[in-house]
Amino acid sequence: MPSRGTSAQGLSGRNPPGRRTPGTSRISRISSPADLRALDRESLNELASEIRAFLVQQTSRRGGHLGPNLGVVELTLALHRVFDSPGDPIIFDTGHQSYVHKIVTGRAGDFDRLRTRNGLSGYPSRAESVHDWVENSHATTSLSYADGLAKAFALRGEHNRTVVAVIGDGALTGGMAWEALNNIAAAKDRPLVVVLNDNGRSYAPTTGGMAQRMAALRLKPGYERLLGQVKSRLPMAPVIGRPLYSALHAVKSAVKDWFIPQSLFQDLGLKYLGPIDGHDTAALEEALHSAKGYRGPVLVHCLTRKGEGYSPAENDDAEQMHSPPAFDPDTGLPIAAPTKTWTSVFGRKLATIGAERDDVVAITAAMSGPTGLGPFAEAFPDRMYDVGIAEQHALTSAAGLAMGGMHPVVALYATFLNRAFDQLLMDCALHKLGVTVVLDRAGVTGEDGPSHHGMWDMSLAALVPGLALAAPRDAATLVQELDEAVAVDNAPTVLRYPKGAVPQDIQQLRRVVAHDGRLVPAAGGIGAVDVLAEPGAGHDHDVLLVAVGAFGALSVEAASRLADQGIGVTVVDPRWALPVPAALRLLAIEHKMVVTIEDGGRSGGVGASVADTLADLDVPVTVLALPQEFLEPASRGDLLQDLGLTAKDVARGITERIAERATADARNRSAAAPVDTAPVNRAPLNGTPTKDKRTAGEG
Ligand SMILES: Cc1ncc(C[n+]2csc(CCOP(=O)(O)OP(=O)(O)O)c2C)c(N)n1
Repeated sequence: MPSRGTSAQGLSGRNPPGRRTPGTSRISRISSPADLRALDRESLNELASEIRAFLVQQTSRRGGHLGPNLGVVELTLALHRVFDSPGDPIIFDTGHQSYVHKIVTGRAGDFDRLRTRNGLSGYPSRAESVHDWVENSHATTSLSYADGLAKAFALRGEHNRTVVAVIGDGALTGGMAWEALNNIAAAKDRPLVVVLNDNGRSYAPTTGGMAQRMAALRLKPGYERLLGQVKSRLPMAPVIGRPLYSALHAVKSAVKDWFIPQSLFQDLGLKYLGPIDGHDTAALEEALHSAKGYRGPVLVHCLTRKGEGYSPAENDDAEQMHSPPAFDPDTGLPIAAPTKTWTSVFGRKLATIGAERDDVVAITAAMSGPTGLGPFAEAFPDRMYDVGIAEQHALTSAAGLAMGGMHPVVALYATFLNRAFDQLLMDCALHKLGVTVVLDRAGVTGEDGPSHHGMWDMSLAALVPGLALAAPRDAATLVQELDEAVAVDNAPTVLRYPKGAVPQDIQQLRRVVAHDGRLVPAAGGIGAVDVLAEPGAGHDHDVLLVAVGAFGALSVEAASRLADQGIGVTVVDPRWALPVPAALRLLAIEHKMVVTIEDGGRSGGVGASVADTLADLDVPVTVLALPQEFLEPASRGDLLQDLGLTAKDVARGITERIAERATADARNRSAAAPVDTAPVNRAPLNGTPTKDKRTAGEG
């Protein structure tokens, strides 16, 4: 049995990783949930205040998910007092609101290294604690994990365990949640408590019919008063059985139905408890005890306020400080000066396109602000759709919009496109529909760790027939390529760019396209590639360096370093990297080797596609890309450096590769010498030659 085993006693075998204790008095006395249970109500409330101050202080230093965690302080304390984690698994959906859970499970002392390399993860992490059952951050999975765990416990005869899933109203807009609820509700004897953490918001206010209904509940006159009455009628006994629950339920539902007509969850077949004031630990504990005692599937509806207790967060209408960068704790204002980002360039350009074309519509999966759709939404609210955390629906709804004569632009974080691959493939591409997908945070993203690095999209896009993918290198190309993308009305197009500040524009030396087997000047469009640097006078055409997207600047610098060593490099930005432009083939023929560099997973990405396209040429191709691994949280700069994706490393690697080739050629020319068939050691260049046959010829 794993250490998250059959009961909370399983904990004893493992030291919680609270290595240092913070200077705060009550927090420092909590090293496990058991310590919480010893506290009286007053001490618990004091602890809650202390935790809030601690959260503000800690997240102010490097940023983090402040608003959501401020909203679940009392809820998390109540959960850990009522349930027996880790024997009773508590699964936090998405996981961004697990900081309080980390504090009470012995990790407060690690917060000074929150979201740093080898530091405390910003999400639940199985390596950190037996209290963390899942590694998440992609939303709307908690109920399915919980369903599976409850099934496993039932099969194993571990009937004393209760599985708890804490899901926000935002995450509840995702389809998987309803797939899971459909299963959960049908299993009447499996103890599973769904805690709905309803703060009315994702980043922004949650959208959709269900959200409207829950929002209406909050606005009913007398609602707060009713809450108090319902609360006082809840049984005082810590655990109630099914008969008592039913009797009470009949009384309460008569009152509540006036407020929650035809309760959504009851209609589905789940027992419903609530609504509960999610900042009242006593009320929460009563409700959670009742839910625990029910021994079947039950939903506890808790009303919380995002950003509770910290006025800059409470007053931040846009996002209630959902996930601010480093800020001044006294004011809540960001420390860094605003910069021009990829996101803002995209946002402004899309609004311009919206003004020129009334068929262009925008779709977000609950991330309008973070993906830059704000200006478009403001200018064209009727053409802006926030579909909820529902990437799959976003893509197929976009397909419908395209069928109906519109051109949708779906703006997502790159990592979340994974959710909607089949919809992109079958619903958009198979139908030859003009849908543009814009992927922010592509490539190495940084501190949010393995689930947030946007390194899968190009491998996925390369699988989709007819799809074209562009990776802009700077603001100017982002603007041009977005124009080109929305001009395509018979296939999906994808634009992808990284997180953060957009670099200086790099003006191309020339733009060319393949025409009748020759390179000819081009103005733009899919298939046109930009030459960014060329071998200087007297230098050979040694290397064609294919720089995908934001690696343009790095590649130009690498070329200049190589020029200093007498190596002639042509740097080319393929612009529309997928499908591989025919112009690249013509350029490759003119060079002795091709090196590709991309900020994406190496398997099946752009480099792999280039190698495949050039497979019949006698030119070796080396692919520089991210290893197909779950990359740890660390700053983008640090990770790229570790992976050898810097100008210096790329230049050094190419030099070594050229030297290897020269040595190999000399050997091959020497008829007298025996042929050395040992593989060439390519370790210094973080890329693997993809054409074994051809590269073997070098050795
Ligand atoms: C599949 C997926 N899409 C988008 C996101 C980005 N995201 C992170 S948190 C969040 C809002 C979550 O809202 P909710 O579940 O209500 O939790 P709250 O932050 O309000 O507590 C979103 C959209 C994500 N994590 N996963």
